[in-house]
This record gives sequence, structure tokens and C-alpha cells, in this order.
Amino acid sequence: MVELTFVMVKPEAVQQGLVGKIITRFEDKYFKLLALKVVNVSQKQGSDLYKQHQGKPFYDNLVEYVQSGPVVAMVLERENAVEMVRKMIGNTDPLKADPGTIRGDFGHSIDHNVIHAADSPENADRELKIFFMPEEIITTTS
Ligand code: FUP
Repeated sequence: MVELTFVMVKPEAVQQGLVGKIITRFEDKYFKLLALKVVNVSQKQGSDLYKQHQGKPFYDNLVEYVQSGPVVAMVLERENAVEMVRKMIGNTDPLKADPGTIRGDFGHSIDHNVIHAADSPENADRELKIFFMPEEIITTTS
């Protein structure tokens, strides 16, 4: 089924100049780019994005970290987009992520792991709304 997903290149990866390489991987895999922006994440956006982790020991650092520099947020579309992106990014911990995955190739550590991607269509819909107004998402791509 054709679906949307939400992806965010994290601050350290933007700083390292990895945005182009990461977008190329998705373009090479036939994703359509429906929205793209560079964002300084607010406290509210950061805490909304990671609200399922509220109360966990790493939560405060996570929300602080995502605000530490610009991120690149995007909405991608293709068949089984959510599952495909999760495969392409690899395990949360770059040490466990396979080579060839984005985290496996570029990730530094579990808390500096290059990229965020929604883990279900429901979360994709929730997360993309934190960063994009409906009119910022292209609906006519063919
Ligand atoms: P993922 O969906 O692969 O990004 O992984 P999680 O939802 O489990 O974690 C979200 C973010 O929390 C990770 F990207 C990094 C951070 N995290 C930690 O810093 N420490 C942990 O032990 C687990 C996650």
C-alpha cells in the first residue's frame, strides 16, 4: 500500500554534511519527496516527537539533543514506506545496525544515531503534523 512516512535527519548529521547522502538513499529507493525543511526544533516539537519516551532515563537528553542544532524534516511516500525506511535506517544502536544501513554506515552512538523515522503509519501521521502544515505537503506528484 502506498503510504507516507516521517523522517528527520538529526543535528549531528546535518552538521557533518550527511543530508545529501541520506536523501540520495531514499531517492535511489524510489521514495517520493513530498515535503522537506530545515528546522530549529522547539521544546514543544521535541517533547511531542518523543512523547512515547517520557519518563525514560534518556528522555530529557533526547529532547535537549534534538534542539541542539538544525534538523532536516521530510515526508516521504512509496509502497510500504514506513517499513522500508525502518529497514534502511537499521537498528537504533549503530553498533548493532548492519553495514549498508544509514545508522550502520554513519551512526556514532545510540544517542547520536543520525536519523529518526516513524515506526508505524499512525506515528508517521502524528509526527509529520508536528513539523508540517497540510498545505506544505505535496499531494500531486505524478
Ligand atoms: P528508534 O525508533 O530506532 O529511533 O528508537 P527508539 O524509539 O527506541 O528511541 C528513540 C531515540 O531515543 C533514539 F533515537 C535515541 C534515544 N535512545 C537513547 O538515547 N537511549 C536508549 O537507550 C534508547 C533510545
